[in-house]
Amino acid sequence: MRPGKGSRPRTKNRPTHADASTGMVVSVDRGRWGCALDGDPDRIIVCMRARELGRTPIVVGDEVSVVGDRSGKTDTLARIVRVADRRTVLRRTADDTDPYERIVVANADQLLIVTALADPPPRTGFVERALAAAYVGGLTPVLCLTKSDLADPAEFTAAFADLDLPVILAGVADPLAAAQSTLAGKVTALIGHSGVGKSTLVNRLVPEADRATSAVSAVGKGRHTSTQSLALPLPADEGGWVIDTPGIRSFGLAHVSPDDVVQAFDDLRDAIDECPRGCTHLGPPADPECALDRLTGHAHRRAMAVRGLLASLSAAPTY
Ligand SMILES: Nc1nc2c(ncn2[C@@H]2O[C@H](COP(=O)(O)OP(=O)(O)OP(=O)(O)O)[C@@H](O)[C@H]2O)c(=O)[nH]1
Ligand SMILES: [Mg+2]
Ligand SMILES: [Zn+2]
Repeated sequence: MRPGKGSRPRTKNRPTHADASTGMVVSVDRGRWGCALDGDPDRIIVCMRARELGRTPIVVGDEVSVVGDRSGKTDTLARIVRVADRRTVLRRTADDTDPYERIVVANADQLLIVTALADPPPRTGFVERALAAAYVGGLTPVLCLTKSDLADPAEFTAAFADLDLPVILAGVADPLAAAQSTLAGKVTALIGHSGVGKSTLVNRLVPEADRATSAVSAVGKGRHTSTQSLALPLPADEGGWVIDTPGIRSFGLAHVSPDDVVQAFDDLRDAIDECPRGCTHLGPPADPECALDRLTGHAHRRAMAVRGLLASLSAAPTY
């Protein structure tokens, strides 16, 4: 052992932390994580990352083991000593500010793809990329349409009919019941372009949340109104969490292969075993032998819808 600064002997045996508590990460902010002990929204404490974890990423939704002062009193700081394996992941793309694809939400059950029917106009390509991110990350996607007072949803939703995608209307003119029952008891990540009404919806679902909406802060500097990902507890009678992800504009799909996307569909997974090696499942002319073309009936319609997703992934992304 080298002597010197901090010559405290280092033990090779990591502490076992037998007395650790389990928590869910609900917020991330510059080296501090908010954790709900036992997933209880009334027991949120502030934590740091234990030295032994190095730079292990810890994201909203992560299930963590926490030691130290867990009283939750002002100025106390507990320590996250372990991050559990993730059941699902949502990734965002590399961008100008960050060269890596990163996991931004862990363990969410659902991805609520929030799309305005007008102002801004809905974009099929965005929804398709969101769907692919959800399917490969293990989240169940739900298409959530806002601003139904401005335009009719029929035409836009028709594009996704064959994917058997759940669709709910959740604009300010729609009753909240559909959104509430979809989210009850689940952890749901919200995603959508700026201005589609995510914060407006969150504020209806969680009145105490008080998320800034652009109407409120329009006097500001014209930047996006919310920037930090945050898990907010839904009312206690139903339970569950909604995760607002304002910073995410696009999804990390660079690592996703055509096989990954198709294999997310139980009824199509086996079919592509029959495809020639390297098949991209786009069909003729690129893949004249693709086995998806030999399916019939419902499976065929779904396969063609999934092919639509693949085609949008292979095109240049539009955000
Ligand atoms: N007509 C109409 N306007 C809506 C509806 N939902 C939200 N808005 C308005 O749309 C604007 C943007 O809403 P926000 O909730 O701030 O949008 P956001 O998705 O949170 O935007 P960012 O935080 O920038 O990502 C606000 O002026 C809302 O009042 C709706 O259903 N109908
Ligand atoms: Mg917002
Ligand atoms: Zn194929």
